[in-house]
Amino acid sequence: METTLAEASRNSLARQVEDIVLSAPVTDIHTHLYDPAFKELLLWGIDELLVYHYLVAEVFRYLDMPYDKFWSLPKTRQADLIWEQLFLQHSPVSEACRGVLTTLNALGLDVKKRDLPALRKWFASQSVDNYITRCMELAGVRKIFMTNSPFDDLERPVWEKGFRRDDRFAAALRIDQLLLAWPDTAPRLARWGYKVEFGVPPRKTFDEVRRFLADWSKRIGAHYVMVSLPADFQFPAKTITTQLIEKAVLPHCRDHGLPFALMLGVKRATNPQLRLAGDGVGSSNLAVLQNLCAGFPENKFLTTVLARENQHELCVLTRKFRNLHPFGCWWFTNVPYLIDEITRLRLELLGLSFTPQHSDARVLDQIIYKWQHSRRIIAQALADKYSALVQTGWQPSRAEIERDVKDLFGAAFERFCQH
Ligand code: RAT
Ligand code: ZN
Repeated sequence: METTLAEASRNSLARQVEDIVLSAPVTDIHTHLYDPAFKELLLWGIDELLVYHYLVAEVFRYLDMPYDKFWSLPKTRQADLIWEQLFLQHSPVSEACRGVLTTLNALGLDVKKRDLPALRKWFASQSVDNYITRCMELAGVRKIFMTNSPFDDLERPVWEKGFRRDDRFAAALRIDQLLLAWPDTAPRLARWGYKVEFGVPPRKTFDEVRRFLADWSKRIGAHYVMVSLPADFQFPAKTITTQLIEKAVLPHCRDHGLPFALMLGVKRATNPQLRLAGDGVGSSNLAVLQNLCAGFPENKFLTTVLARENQHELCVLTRKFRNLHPFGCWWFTNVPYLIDEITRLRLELLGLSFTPQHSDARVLDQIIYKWQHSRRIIAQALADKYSALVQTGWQPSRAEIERDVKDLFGAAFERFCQH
């Protein structure tokens, strides 16, 4: 009898937590989506969902076609092939495939018909403005952070011309090109009126890079500055990348109170023939992060790591440095098996002082599945933790659970950015 009562109260606690987590509005702190003013840069719809680079990598597990042939096809033909191979010829069990179905199902579409032309017809009848609202509602997303690169030739002119901002979309300044492609970037900066020199750059060059960063942070209203760094990145080191970080990016971030977001552990172009789908993962030397956090206590670092092997060390480092805030289960770790593991690890080592997830959506509709899937896992992990507290005699109130979930879903991130 006693066990049954205990079980019943555990179930009701789990239901309460699930209820709160599934309905709490979330800030999606890293995506590749755009304010609708960027027009066709904001991707959405069934064909975009199907040609998502996560699925492109998967289709080549089955396709016998040369890479170039695939790339020469129009988008709808590529989507047809992916649908055929990953949904019809094999069951769509991978996370990226399942995600397409979760999304369609949430939109009220019948997936069991397996009718791609009918799906296309439905999407063709949607208008982008209403569709953004619909996707955000279904995902429970209140704000979408974009990834904004002044080095992107399609994006830059839109910012330069100016437009009326949609306040559901916030900006983040992405600077991979600046830090990782200096020989190409320096002449571009020079053309844009910044007096930079190549070779061994004098101090003036770094000041000019700071001026560039200040101009663009202001122009786009950046909430943070961001880079994705390769697995073999070292800091300190005598490279132009580390000099730019130390002498331009970090001072800029300090001056403007902006966090510097580091995404660590990518191996770009592991298979270049796969293009965007061709990047891989490597384990990072997190001494880099320790050196940055300890060496620059006035800077704030948002960090996500791509390798599973780095997740535990990231948690331990976070316990040591208040200027470090981990976020998200990034890319290859954004699968239920690892979201579960990483979220539990973080809860146990960090309490509630982190941001468990971001969507990394490249196609608007993806926010629906990425958040629906993650919410369930986060709810379960939290329910287990509260239930362990109840065993001690502690009773978390509904208001306390709501407060905690709010922190995980954006409030802790916002506080970190503001301090
Ligand atoms: O997750 C992705 O879609 C990757 O292609 C990358 O864009 C990664 O998220 C990044 O921001 O570098
Ligand atoms: Zn990304």
